[in-house]
Amino acid sequence: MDDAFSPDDHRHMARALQMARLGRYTTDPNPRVGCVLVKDGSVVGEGFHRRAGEPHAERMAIADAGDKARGATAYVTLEPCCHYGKTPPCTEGLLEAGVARVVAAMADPNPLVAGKGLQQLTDAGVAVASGLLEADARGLNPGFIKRMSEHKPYVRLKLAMSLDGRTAMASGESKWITGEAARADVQRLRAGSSAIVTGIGTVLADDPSMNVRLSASDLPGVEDDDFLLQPLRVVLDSQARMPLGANMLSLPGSTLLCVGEQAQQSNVDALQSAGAEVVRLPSGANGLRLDVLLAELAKRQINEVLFECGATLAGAAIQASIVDELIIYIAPHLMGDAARGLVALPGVDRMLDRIGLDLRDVRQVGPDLRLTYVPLPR
Ligand code: AOF
Ligand code: ZN
Repeated sequence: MDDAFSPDDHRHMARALQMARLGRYTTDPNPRVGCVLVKDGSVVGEGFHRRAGEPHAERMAIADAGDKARGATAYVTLEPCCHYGKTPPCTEGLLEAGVARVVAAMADPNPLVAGKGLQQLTDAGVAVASGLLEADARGLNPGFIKRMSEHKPYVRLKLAMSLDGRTAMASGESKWITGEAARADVQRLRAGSSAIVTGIGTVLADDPSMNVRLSASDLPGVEDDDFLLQPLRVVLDSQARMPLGANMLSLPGSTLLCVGEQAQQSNVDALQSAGAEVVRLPSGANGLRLDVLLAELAKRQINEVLFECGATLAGAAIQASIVDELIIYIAPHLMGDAARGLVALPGVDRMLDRIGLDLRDVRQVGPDLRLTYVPLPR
């Protein structure tokens, strides 16, 4: 597909992808999109989508280019929209500005657009092409794409362990496994997530805040602290045992408590009064149904979910095949075989039952390693 595009096309789309990345922490629930306008070989305008409700990337680039947009080529990382959402259609903006050619990296998976944007431009006499650097464009918005096409968010599971695969001493002592740089890396992971999920075991043991503790200046593209979104905090708590004084209930942002159908209504009422939103989920063999949780989160327009949890929930998520990406930090120390292991995988007794993983990325973060894996289909 890329053969149809020139080296200059590639270069300009790469720049549009760079622009799109500036929206990494702020566009939720919208996708991250960048746009570059090029005329006679020079860039005449650039833009990216910053926040839902604000202008789309194309309109930002057109405003940047002014009159020079006439006759230009627009490189956009996502097919221009053709619908009225919170903002008017980009197709109309491009036509009004007199753009002559539009190159998109990928079609918009939003059923309101889904090819109709490019068709509208073609029908209006604009030269249109799609599929340039598509894999990179998809990598920018895994959650938005999965939610639009499967009605589920994209799930990352983050784990931290010693080199010998341990997460806490037998006593439960676990502060800290990884170093400061890895913990800052996790803060950025959180900032790019729409929701963070943990289990009641972790809440009872650690009383975590599960929030983003970075400021705008720590994150590229975030101009102001007001633009920083706190991810939704989600706690799986089948029996509604969450303490009313839990740290996270008093922090900015929202907490969603997922309880079982049998949970005591009096506990639920008290937790709602303490500020939590509560939903009841059905239970399966391994506790609350995680597939139903994902559908529930997609309904709330959650694109990317980060599981930061203990061995039990981590194992259940893997065994329910809901994990799209596994991120493992490895710290350079040995904790011994009396210490606690990384994931509980009941029923995995034979080599045949092992969970296979495909290694996608290796990186050193301070003294630690960060490995990214995708679970192999089973
Ligand atoms: C584009 N360029 O920069 C973005 C697009 O509610 P609205 O008006 O903001 O529309 C949101 C939808 O528009 C979103 O679901 C996606 O389909 C598309 N996003 N489209 O042409 C952009 N962010
Ligand atoms: Zn648009």
